[in-house]
This record gives sequence, C-alpha cells and structure tokens, in this order.
Amino acid sequence: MSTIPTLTYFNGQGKAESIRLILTYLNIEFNDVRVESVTPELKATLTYGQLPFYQDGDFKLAQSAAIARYIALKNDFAGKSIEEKVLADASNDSLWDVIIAIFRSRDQTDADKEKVKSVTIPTFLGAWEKNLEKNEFVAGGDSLTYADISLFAALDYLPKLGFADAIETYPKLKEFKAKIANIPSIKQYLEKRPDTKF
Ligand SMILES: N[C@@H](CCC(=O)N[C@@H](CS)C(=O)NCC(=O)O)C(=O)O
Repeated sequence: MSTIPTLTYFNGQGKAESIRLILTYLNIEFNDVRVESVTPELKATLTYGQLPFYQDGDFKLAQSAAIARYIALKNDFAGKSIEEKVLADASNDSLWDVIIAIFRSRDQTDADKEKVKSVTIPTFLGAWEKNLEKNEFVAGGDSLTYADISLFAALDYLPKLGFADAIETYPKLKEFKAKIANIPSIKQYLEKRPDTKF
C-alpha cells in the first residue's frame, strides 16, 4: 500500500481545494485523484457515498472539515491552545456557510440570489475582516493554522463562483489573500494549478 496519502475528489476546487492547499503548505506529497463522477463502485467504498475522501495508509476519512482538521492535528497545524484550535475550526466551518449558500442560490429565485449577494456574503466577509483587524492569524494565535489556508482557499474561490469583486471593500482580506498567495509553496502551486473545472 502506498505511503503517500490519497485525496479523492472531482476536478474542482469545491470542497477539496483547501485540503490540497493545506497539504501543499505542509509539503506533504499526496495523490491528487480527480474523478469524473461518483460511480456506484466508487460510492460503495466511501463512508457516506460522498467526496472528498482521504486515505492515509489504512486510515480512511470522509467529510472535508474533518479531513482538514485531521491533517492539521497530525502536523501541529491546528492551533496551540484549545481556544485557538476551536477558533480555527469555527472559521473553517464558517467558510462553507457562504460557499454552500452561493451554490444553493444558483437554483433559487432572484430574491434569494440577491440576499446571498447583499446579506450572506457581506455578513461573513465582514466578520472575517473584523477578525483580521484584531488578529494577524485567523485563529488568534501567533502563527498560521490550517484555518488561514482554508480562508485563503475560500477567498481564492470567490472569483470562480462569480464574486470576483466581493473582497474589494475589505482591505484586511485583500492583504491577507495576497500574503498567503505569496508563501513560496502556495505561490508555486497556484502557478501550476491544473485546469480545475469548478
Ligand atoms: N459534508 C460533506 C459534503 C460532501 C459533498 O456534498 N460532496 C459532494 C460533492 S461536493 C458529493 O460527493 N456529491 C456526489 C454524490 O453525492 O454522489 C463534506 O464536507 O465533505
């Protein structure tokens, strides 16, 4: 069995790009498996029939947030104190409240789409901005955690989701995004990122 972990997802950023970026930041080599679809054969091997799915030796894990936390906990990248750890988790979880709302609104009414644009996105971006006005790092400690990388992944995803201008009025978020994008391993990854569909 391969000792290199395997992350299985679609050829999309979606729920996997933050994990890919966390692995990249930590310089962990991994098999980046991108499937076309979840076939019945694949589905039968997945804990909840869903992707992303992570295999590290014999250990198998579903649920994107748990995968990110697992990798972070294993590599001392989850925060130092209990408070830092749970603030990292809370931030990481908050990202999906926005991204899922954007995805859902695509099949909803214009009023729902407008609410996502004028209420949901500003509410969360405003909260992340406020946090970064007080703290250099997302989890409030004195060093990066996986939550910084996952916030970057969400900010980096917004243009693809049709909200390229969303961070324009948030100077701290813009500064933060540029700072993470300039970390050498992340920079190199972004320059070579495969053509990723969604
Ligand atoms: N809560 C799960 C949700 C996973 C999820 O919804 N995965 C979707 C793709 S983003 C999926 O596997 N869809 C295919 C299917 O359900 O057959 C997580 O965060 O990992």
